[in-house]
Amino acid sequence: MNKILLLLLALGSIGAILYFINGETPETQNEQEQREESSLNGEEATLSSDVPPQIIIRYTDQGYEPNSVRVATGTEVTFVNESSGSMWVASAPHPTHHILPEFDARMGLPQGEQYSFTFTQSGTWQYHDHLRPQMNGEVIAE
Ligand SMILES: [Cu+2]
Repeated sequence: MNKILLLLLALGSIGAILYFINGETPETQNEQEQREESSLNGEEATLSSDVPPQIIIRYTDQGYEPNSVRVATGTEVTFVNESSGSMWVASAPHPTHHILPEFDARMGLPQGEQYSFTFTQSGTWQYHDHLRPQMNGEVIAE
């Protein structure tokens, strides 16, 4: 009687193992395929996008970070104010900003605000915070 029970238990265990293997394997393959598909779609989206290049410069109480960036002409550069005060991005020289006068936020922007400018002309464009002119940086467009 005990032998029959043991045999049934053993058969049951084998059945459970087979069920586990058969049930688990195709699911894992499907998940992998789905992941590959979605990563391919992601690549296609990136390659086919016509979004212009964008650079972000953070402005903190220590200054502009990164302080100097090299970009392709046509790149939009966004300055994000993470400092404790207002940020007035303006092109050199202070206080006239006359070399590239359109590169000028023309007002102080509070913390959390941002200012964007698209560099269409090649050149080394120096800038500063008009409210704290010692804080400066440069964008090299080429
Ligand atoms: Cu200025």
